[in-house]
Amino acid sequence: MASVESEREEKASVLKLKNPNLPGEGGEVDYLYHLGLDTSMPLKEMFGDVRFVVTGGSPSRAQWFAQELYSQLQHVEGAPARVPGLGPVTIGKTDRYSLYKIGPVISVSHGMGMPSASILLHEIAKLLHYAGCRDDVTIIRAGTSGGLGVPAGTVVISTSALDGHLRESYTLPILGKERVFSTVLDPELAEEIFQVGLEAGVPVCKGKTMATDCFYEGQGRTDGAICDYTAEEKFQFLHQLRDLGVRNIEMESAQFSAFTGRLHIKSAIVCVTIINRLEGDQITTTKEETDALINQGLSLVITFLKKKLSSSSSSSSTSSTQKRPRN
Ligand code: R2B
Ligand code: URA
Repeated sequence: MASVESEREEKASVLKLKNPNLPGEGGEVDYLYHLGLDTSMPLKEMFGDVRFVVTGGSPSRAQWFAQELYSQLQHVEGAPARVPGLGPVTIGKTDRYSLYKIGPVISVSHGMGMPSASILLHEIAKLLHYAGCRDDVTIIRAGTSGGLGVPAGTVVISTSALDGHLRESYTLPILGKERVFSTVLDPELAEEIFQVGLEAGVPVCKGKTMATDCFYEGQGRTDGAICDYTAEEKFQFLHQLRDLGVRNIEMESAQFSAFTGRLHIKSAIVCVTIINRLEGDQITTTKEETDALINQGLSLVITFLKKKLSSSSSSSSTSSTQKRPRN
């Protein structure tokens, strides 16, 4: 009787998807096409211990993050990554995304823009589910952004995302109908990462993030190939955003927050600003300078993960319920 009870509990705490049609549930193979993984592989052995997924735009950053986390976790007493994981080598296909596993952490790139992030998140959620990962897995987007009235190098922890129409929601046409989803992010997780940043002396702030489908006109730049508005109109727009509580602009947060919210996956968005958009449009920093800024944001996430992983690996046995609006 006791074992039946615990098995039920175990099943209840596996990350749940919202799809009654999944091939992998009916004994057929489900192909996670863009990751190059499928359910005929030993996904439970490969990924069953995953507790955190860190994702950002570029493959090289996913690799840097994996290598840095790998080397830093060697020095954390009691960190589960000391148990040999698969190490910082890519797993699966690399023509679309680059995925690494470091102990209980996946580092994976999501490409640029919401369509690319959407494909990655659908397949990562299915991977976590098929691998039997728990429903308290946390997904963090650690990326870059343009700041609004904050100096370059500031790490913005998003409280929610606005779309290109300045709506605090994400709209996706599904079967030809407009569907609107909440983009409010977990306030407790945002605060926890914010506090880690303060303690580490990193310039951090919390605020809203605007997600656009266009780096140039969508973000009010005047330096794209097309621009039919004035510099004055641009600044009016940027100041309007600032007044709405927006502190940075990037290209994935609305989809990311809505998707993770719909599946009740704990998530956070931690983006370093590489420019202050109130001062200009062009990113004039060298690659080395930009990398240094980006690494500041990624390092904050590593500090957060080290804290979580070293505090107690048994904390993963306490399932937490995400407190945010359900769609
Ligand atoms: C930040 O940087 C990229 C555009 O340069 C985009 O993916 C984003 O969100
Ligand atoms: N990424 C963006 O999307 N916008 C910026 O201004 C900088 C990085």
